[in-house]
Amino acid sequence: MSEQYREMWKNLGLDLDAHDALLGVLGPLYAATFMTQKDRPAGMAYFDFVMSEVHGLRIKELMDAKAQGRKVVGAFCTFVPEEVVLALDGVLVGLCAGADFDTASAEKYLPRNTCSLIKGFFGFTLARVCPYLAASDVIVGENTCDGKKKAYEIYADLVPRLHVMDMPQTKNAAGRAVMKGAFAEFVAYMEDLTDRKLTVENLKKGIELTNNKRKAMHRLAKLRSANPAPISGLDALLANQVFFYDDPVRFTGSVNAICDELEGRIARGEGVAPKGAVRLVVSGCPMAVPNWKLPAIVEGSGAIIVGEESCVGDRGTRNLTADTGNTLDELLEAMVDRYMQIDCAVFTPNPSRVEHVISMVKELGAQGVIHYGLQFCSPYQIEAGPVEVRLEKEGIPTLRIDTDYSQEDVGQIKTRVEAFIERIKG
Ligand code: BJ8
Repeated sequence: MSEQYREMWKNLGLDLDAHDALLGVLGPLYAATFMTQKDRPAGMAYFDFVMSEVHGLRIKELMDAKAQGRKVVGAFCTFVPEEVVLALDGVLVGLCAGADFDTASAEKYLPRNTCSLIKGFFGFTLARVCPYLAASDVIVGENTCDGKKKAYEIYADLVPRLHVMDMPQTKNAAGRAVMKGAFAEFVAYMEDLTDRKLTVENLKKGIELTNNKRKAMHRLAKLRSANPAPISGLDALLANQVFFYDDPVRFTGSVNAICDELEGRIARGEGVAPKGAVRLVVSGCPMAVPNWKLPAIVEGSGAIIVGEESCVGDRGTRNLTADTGNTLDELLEAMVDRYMQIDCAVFTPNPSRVEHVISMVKELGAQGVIHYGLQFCSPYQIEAGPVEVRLEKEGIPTLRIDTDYSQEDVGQIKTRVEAFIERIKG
């Protein structure tokens, strides 16, 4: 891919040597993590292709879209409403934050005890290795956790255009009002950027495209309740990751094609793991590309992940936006209804999250939960305590893993995961 796209990367202002170094790690990591799996659905070839072209063809598509006057919006959080971006003919992309890169530079701006996700996007920005970031006409931040909201104050000086959405901390009337205000401001910002007006018609279209993506993911999520599991947790996570930057219509079609294939597998009683394999749900911080560390350890230890209670997973895709409103205000209210149901740990209190984890365990026939916390992520690491207590009370074995993006603790995590699997097997 490299030679063909070099000129494009250069024009985007990437540091070509550093970018080569990144791709030099990413390609082999992907091959070792994904291509060594057995009995993958044939439809995963699409995602293999997407990943092989993740800095190539998709970026070319974004550049073509920009040449046609469309705007590219980069985001770090599932609260950013894709409905609005699509309604105004924009393209929403998730930005690289799933790996360490140039941590030394990031730590010139941020304390060492900042979560890997935040340090990751600072590192990618400072090292000029993320073509999604470089292609973005605006980057949208959100006042969610303290780490992100303070980091965006600094980040504003590192990128050409940053829009920060204010986000609620409580799920009450006041919280709803904050979210509605933030969405209204975002609409005004996007109208100005795109020189287009949001209308009932184009917003309904944006809602439809976004809901279709979500519906395909709901279908995939449900099929994972089959035993034996028809798809690995790694491959399902990959689909959830690609959700954030692929073309919405093509993505929807590709996930539905995989679901058709999985239905056939289920009917034939085929799976990617033996019927007796321990089934787990992973709950906690989001795992952005190329963060495959924990699922690779878990599935490499013989268990199978059947669901992700995560923003790159069920928390991010569940619930649809109702499209029945007749006015922009009604549709905006419907968006607030939908997004207020996201059980991010920045909400206080956040009791619905653990209820969702319990319902996932039951519906997916899981036997345990691994709580995944990124080090220095106060919202999820602190919430992990009460979540664990509640799950254990429900008779659901729970393992708390706090880690970062480094590979140093792989052996230690593997030992703990293997012991957890043994505990479940009894
Ligand atoms: S809606 S989970 S995507 S904020 S890991 S940066 S919380 S210190 S990512 Fe998130 Fe939106 Fe919530 Fe989802 Fe802060 Fe924690 Fe770091 Fe985090």
